[in-house]
Amino acid sequence: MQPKLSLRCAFFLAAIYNCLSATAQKDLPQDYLTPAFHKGRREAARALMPDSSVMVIFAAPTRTYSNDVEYLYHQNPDLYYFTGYLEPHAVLLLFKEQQKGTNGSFYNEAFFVQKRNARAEQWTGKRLGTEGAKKNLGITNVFNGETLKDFTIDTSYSSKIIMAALPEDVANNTRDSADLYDLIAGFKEEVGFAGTVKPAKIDNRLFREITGKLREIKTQEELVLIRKAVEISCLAQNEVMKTVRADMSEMEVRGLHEFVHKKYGAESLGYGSIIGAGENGCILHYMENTKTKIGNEMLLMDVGAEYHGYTADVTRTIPADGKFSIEERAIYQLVYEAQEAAFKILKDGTKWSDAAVAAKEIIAYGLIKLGIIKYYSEVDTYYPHGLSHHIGLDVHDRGFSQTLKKGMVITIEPGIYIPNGSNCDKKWWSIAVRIEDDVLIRENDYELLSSFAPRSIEGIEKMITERSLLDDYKLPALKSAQKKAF
Ligand SMILES: [Mn+2]
Repeated sequence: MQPKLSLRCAFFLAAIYNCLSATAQKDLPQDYLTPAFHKGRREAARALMPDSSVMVIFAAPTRTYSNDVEYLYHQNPDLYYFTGYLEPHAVLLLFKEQQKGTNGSFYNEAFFVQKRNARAEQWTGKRLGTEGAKKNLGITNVFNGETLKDFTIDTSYSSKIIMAALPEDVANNTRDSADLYDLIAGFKEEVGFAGTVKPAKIDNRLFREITGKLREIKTQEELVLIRKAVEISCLAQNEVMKTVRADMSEMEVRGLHEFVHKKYGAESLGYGSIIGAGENGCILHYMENTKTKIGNEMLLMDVGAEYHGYTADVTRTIPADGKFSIEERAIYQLVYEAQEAAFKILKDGTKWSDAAVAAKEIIAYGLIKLGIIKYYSEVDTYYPHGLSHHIGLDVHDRGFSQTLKKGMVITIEPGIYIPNGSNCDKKWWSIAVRIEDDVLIRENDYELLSSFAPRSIEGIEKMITERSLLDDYKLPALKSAQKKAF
C-alpha cells in the first residue's frame, strides 16, 4: 500500500484516468441484483409507508482502520437493498407521493451520490457518479451530493420522516464538502433536527417495521444469491474436513475456508470467522483464532461467505482427529437431535418460540440423562444462546413477524458448550458443539439450504477420510523465523 499522493501528480493522473474510463471493465460477475429488483423494493416500501411520508436512508460511514487507511467499505444493507449502490457518501429520499420539482417536473425519489473525481478514483476506485447511477442502477433522479444543500426537502407537509437512527461515528473530512458528515448536517438543518433533539416527525420504529417486513421475506432474486453463499460456505466446510490435521493452526483452518470462498467469488464474510479448537469452541464469538495447533479435540467452525451482499451462516463441529470419542459423540448427537426436533415443526405459521422450545427440551433432558445437569433450569449454563435468526444482507438480518413465514431464510443452530472447570464430570470438559444450518421456510415444511456439508456423525467421519488437493499443498518453512543478531 502506498502513502498518500502529493498534489503535483494530479495532472499526470488525469491522463491515466481518461485511459481507465475509456476501457470498459470486462469479466465482471453477471449475477448482481438487477435494477428492477431494487426498484421493486422501493415500490414495496412505498406501499407500506403512511400518506405524506418520506423515507431517508444514508450510506454507511467509512471507518478508520489505522492512520490514513480505512476499513474495507461495507454499504449500509438498507441502502444497498433499495438502490444497489456500493459507494459511501450518499443518501436516498423516498417519497410516498409524487413531488413537484421547481422546474415543474414530478418525482417520488431523489438519490444523492458521490461526485466523480479523477484524482480520488485513481486511488480508491471508480465511482458511478450521477450518470453511472442512472445507467447501472436504473434510478432516474440522481444528483451529486453537494447539491443536497440546494435541494428543498419540503417536510412541512409530511406526516413522518421514516429513517434509521443516525450513526454517531461519522468523521468530517474537511476537504470534502459533500461527505456523509455534510449530507447528514445538511439534512438535519433542513428538517430542524438540532443536535440530538429529534423532531417529533422522525420515526425510527416505523423504519425498522417497514424494512423488517420487507427484508424478512426473500424474493427469488435474493434467494439465488443466498443459495450461492450457503453452498460456497458448505463446500469450504467440506474441504476443511478433508484436509484437517492436528498440527494445523486455527488461523490456517480459517484461511482454508476463506480461500475456498474466494475461489467461488464470494467478496466478503458475513462476520469474523469463528474457528475454535477444544476449549476455544466454548467462546461463542471467538474470532482471535490464535491457537497454533488444533490438536485432537473438537473443532468448531462457524464461517459464512458473503456473496453480493448476502451472507450464509453455517457451523460445523468436527473431531480434529477424524473420530468422535464416546463423550464427543454423546454431546454431538444431542445437539443433532435438538436440531432435528426444530426442523420437524418448521413451516409457515410456526412460532419462533415453539421451535426454540422444541430444541431446548431435547438438550435439557439429554444433559440431565447424561448427568451433566440435574434440573431443566440449569440448561442455559451449557446452551446460553437462542436457536435461530434471519440471515440475508446482515448475518442477523432484520425481521418483524413473531411467526415463521414462507420465504424467510433462517438459521437453526443449537449448541452445547462445556468449558474446563464446569460443575460436571471432567470427562465432558472442553467439549463444544454447535451445528448451524440455513433453511428456507416453505408453506408446509422447509428446505435445508446447507445440505451440501454433512451434519451427521457418520457423514462427517466419512468426509474427513476423503482426500483433498489441499493435502498436497505444502509451502517451504519460513527462513526468517530463525533468530539472528542485528
Ligand atoms: Mn448464527
